[in-house]
Amino acid sequence: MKFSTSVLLAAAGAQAHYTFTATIYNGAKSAEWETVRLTENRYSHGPVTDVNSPMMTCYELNPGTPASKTLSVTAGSNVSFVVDTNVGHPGPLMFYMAKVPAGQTAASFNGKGEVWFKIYQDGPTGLGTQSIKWPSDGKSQVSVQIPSCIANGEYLLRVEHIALHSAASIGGAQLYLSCAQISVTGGTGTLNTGSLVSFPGAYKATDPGIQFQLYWPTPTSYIVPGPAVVKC
Ligand SMILES: *[C@@H]1O[C@H](CO)[C@@H](O)[C@H](O)[C@H]1NC(C)=O
Ligand SMILES: [Cu+2]
Repeated sequence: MKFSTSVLLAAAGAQAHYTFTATIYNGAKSAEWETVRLTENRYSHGPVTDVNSPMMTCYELNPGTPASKTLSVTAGSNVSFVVDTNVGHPGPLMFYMAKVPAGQTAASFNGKGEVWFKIYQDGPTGLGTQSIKWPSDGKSQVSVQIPSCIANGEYLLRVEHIALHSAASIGGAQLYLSCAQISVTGGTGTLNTGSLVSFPGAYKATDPGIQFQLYWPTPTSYIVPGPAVVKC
C-alpha cells in the first residue's frame, strides 16, 4: 500500500491537528500542494510551537521547493484554503501577504525578511463567559478577501491559525500555517501596507495572544498577535 506503518501511526496520533493543503478560487479547487507549498506537517498535521523557528515563514518541508502553480486572482475577490481535516482547536485565524520582490517570482521567493503585512484576523465572541467561540472552529475551509486596493503582482499568501487550548505556558500555543503562491491583477495599487513584519520575528513566545490562558480564570480580553490589519 501507499502509506507506511509509521505514517499511519503518525496520522492516528494527529488527533485534532490540521494542515492547509490546497486553494479554492471561483469554485475551482487546486490539487493538494499544487498552489500551496508542501509543508513539513503534511502527514503529522502537527503544529509549530516555537515562534522563533524558521518554519514560521511557510512551514515548508524543504525550503526552496515551490508549489508547481501560482494561482491567478483578482483583487477584491476571495481565496479559500482547504483545511485537512478541519480547524480542530480554538484560536484566532489570520492571513498575511508578502509581495514578491522585483526580479523574483512567487515560486522563487523564500518569504524571508520584513515583507509581511496582515490582511485579516478574527477574534472570539463570548469573552468573560464559559462559552468562548472562535469563528474558524471546525471549519474545513477558510476564506480571505484580497484587498481591492492592493498593488498588482505576485505574492505569497500565508494562512495561520493559532490553537490556544494549551497555550497558558510558554511554547504551548500551536501554530498551523501554509503559504499559497498567488498572482494578483485588478488592484488599484493604493494600499498602504505600513511597516512590514518578518516570520519568524513578528511574534514573541510571551506575546499576550500567544501565551494565553483560555479556560480559567475566564479570560475577558484577547489580543491577536502581530501587526494591525491593513485597510483600503
Ligand atoms: C470572504 O472573506 C472574508 C474575510 O476576508 C469573509 O468574511 C467572507 O465571509 C468571505 N466571503 C465568502 C463568500 O467566502
Ligand atoms: Cu492538534
